[in-house]
Amino acid sequence: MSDCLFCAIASGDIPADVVHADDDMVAFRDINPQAPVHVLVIPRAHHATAAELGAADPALAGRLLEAAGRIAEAEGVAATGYRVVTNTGEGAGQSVHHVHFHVLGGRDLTWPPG
Ligand code: DGP
Repeated sequence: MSDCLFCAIASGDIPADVVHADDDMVAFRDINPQAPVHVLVIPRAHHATAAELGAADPALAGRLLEAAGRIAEAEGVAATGYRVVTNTGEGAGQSVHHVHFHVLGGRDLTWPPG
């Protein structure tokens, strides 16, 4: 989508601190980190929400979640614990309407989230 921020990051038109990229996805550090490790994992293909991604391409959704786990390992938070979050809709805090999985770790994470 031409006016989508995360499409522009996926294409390289907007720079980001990329920690992983392949044919399907890009993972990059959040510009406003909420934890010592805060990486966003996005598909290159534009899907607005996790539900839309899961309906359109469940295999890709699975690869993104598998990558989230590998990133947590690489970032050193897999052993201590981490959270994979996707906000859906403005009431849940979704501000960018290109599905993204937040990978958060490196501090104690409270539950339930706010
Ligand atoms: P959400 O609120 O769940 O839609 O998460 C969007 C996240 O995207 C938010 O944590 C901040 C991050 N973000 C927004 N703009 C940029 C950007 O230009 N670069 C990077 N790296 N992250 C961004």
